[in-house]
Amino acid sequence: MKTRITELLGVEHPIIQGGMAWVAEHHLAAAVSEAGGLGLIGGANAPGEVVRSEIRKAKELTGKPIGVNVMLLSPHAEDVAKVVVEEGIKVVTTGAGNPEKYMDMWKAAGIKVIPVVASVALAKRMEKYGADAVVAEGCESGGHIGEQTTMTLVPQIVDAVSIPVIAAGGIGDGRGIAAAFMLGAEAVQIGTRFVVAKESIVHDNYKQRIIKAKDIDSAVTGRSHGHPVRSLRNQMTREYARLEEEGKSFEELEYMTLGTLRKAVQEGDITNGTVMAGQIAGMISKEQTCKEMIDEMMEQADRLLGR
Ligand code: TUI
Repeated sequence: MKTRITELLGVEHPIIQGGMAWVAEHHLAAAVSEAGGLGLIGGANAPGEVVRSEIRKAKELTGKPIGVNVMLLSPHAEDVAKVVVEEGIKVVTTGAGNPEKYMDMWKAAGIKVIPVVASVALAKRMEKYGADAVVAEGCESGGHIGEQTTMTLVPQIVDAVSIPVIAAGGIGDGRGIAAAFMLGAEAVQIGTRFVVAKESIVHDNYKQRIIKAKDIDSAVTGRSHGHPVRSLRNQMTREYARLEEEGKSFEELEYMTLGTLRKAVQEGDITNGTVMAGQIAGMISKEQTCKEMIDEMMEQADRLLGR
């Protein structure tokens, strides 16, 4: 399937992988790229040198393009922003903020810049600052989210900008891809389904929690402080919600969650850890290779779109 995004990124399929913290490391990114999508290394809160090493390891596994997601709330965002230039990365996505201050540097290096946005206002602003595309991410997504659903956000952003739009949030199969295209998107970003990929290094407890999840199993914490985060309900989300209701400060709550995503992803502590995942977790039923996932999704999307 050819769209402005497949042309822009030089990929076979209009699928990019989410830049998920602790999850989007070199094995997953290389596997998605090898399967014809765009794999991403998630910078998350990692220091620049860690991201550099992940990029180099991914390049050893694939000759196809890979991108990097720069998480703008990270204390290391500035370093990571420079590392992507030094390592010759061709595509950068950004999350959880406004990447304006890095845009000139990235554009000068020939990098395609694709900010993840959760509002029409930021999408328009990013276009004005030279973004090559935007990811319109609805609140069905896992992790840090905005307020709008994918169904409402994508067509409003498509109408507001001329650059191509990538839909994200709640997409996990060919039906979701076809629906996103009907809304005017020219590619999709997929996170939660790739968490359970065979090539994903995520602890099996985390994968099984996603595979067993029901439609209503995720919860959003942190809304009262303007930092909503979606994860699967457990002891951690219940405790967070209780303290949030008691009026604990953002700092106290942040302190409580420090390191808890890593604990779930790497140690498999899905009770006290943070199990970030999107609402589509309820539909995800098995571990497959990235190639199996992508081939299956594209075959279904092509059929539904009559291609
Ligand atoms: O960034 C994400 N998802 C993430 S980042 C992350 S790490 C983290 N963990 C706990 C707390 C905070 C971060 C886990 N998941 N998705 C992209 C995304 N960006 N979703 C929403 C936004 C966003 C929201 C507001 C982008 C820009 C924005 O406003 C910026 C501005 O200054 O106007």
